[in-house]
Amino acid sequence: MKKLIFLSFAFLALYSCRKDEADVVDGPNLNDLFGDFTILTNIEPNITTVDFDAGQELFFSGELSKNTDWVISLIGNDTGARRALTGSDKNVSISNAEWDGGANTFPGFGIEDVSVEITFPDEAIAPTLNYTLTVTGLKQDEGVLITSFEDGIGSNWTSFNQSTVSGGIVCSDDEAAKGDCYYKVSGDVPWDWAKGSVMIRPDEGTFGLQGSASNLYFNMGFKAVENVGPTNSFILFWFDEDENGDGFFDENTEDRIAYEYWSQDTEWDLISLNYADLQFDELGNTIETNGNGLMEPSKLISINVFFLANPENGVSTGYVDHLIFTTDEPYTP
Ligand SMILES: [Ca+2]
Ligand SMILES: [Ca+2]
Ligand SMILES: [Ca+2]
Repeated sequence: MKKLIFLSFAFLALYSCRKDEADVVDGPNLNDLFGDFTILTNIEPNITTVDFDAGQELFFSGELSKNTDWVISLIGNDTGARRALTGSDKNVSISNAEWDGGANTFPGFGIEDVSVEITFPDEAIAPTLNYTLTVTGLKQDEGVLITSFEDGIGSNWTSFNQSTVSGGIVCSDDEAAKGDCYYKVSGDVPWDWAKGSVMIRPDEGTFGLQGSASNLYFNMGFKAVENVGPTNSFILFWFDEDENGDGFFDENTEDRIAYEYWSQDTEWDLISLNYADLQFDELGNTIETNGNGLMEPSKLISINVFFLANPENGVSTGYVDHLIFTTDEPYTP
């Protein structure tokens, strides 16, 4: 068996040489499979202090002796935000290793130091490279931000909390999905699933969204902290449309589109909902509403975010952050 492997290898090596001569590449390079791994030019960031808000670019570059998997892991020291850049090309450059300041999911990065670790998972003997970056300006969101709870309670918002529940904006405890603040509901309500809610409205009129529902996404961060799981707690959304344009929502004659999102685990979830799809239930049937039944985001006048949880499970806690509408694709933190 050993002999056969040797012969196969010799044949492959010969074949590879002939291919090189013919300058044809149609399979794995033998040097990539069996060659020694070395770092020819160190993989480094082009800058270590970056202001994404000002349009600065940050990327890694360097050269390896062969094509092999590499992973550049970025972790926010305060937020715990994470982003991984991966590739397998021996040339690491702006074309395959640029970081735009974004995270894989919530939480997003903040103004903070970011720890970088570069590893080569397929190489038995390889160094780990470490750097620290300083972010002085954040990547700008694309979309219509409804609120990230950074500016306090809006003038037209209303909130509800059960008598044993505390609900409101909390800041500066490094728990936010994005920014410094988020909305927290927590308490024990043994008599009811309902815990607390916040009805978010613009200071005046509608939110000013586009007319088309089909390419519009509603996005929000939700973190279930206590009483967690798909049979234990959920967010109930109400999307209310002012169809007759009188500045008020009438639940008897206008569309209130409801949607339930059940909690999964204790991490931040990025909820992304296509606005047009909100008119359908899980089975694809059109839900019943009291208005014209048309999905009209330009008429959206309020969004209610309601935290509910199983009353038999004791204290329930949920966090909500960063309500933002995006066009054509879901939000990326
Ligand atoms: Ca926030
Ligand atoms: Ca109305
Ligand atoms: Ca409607």
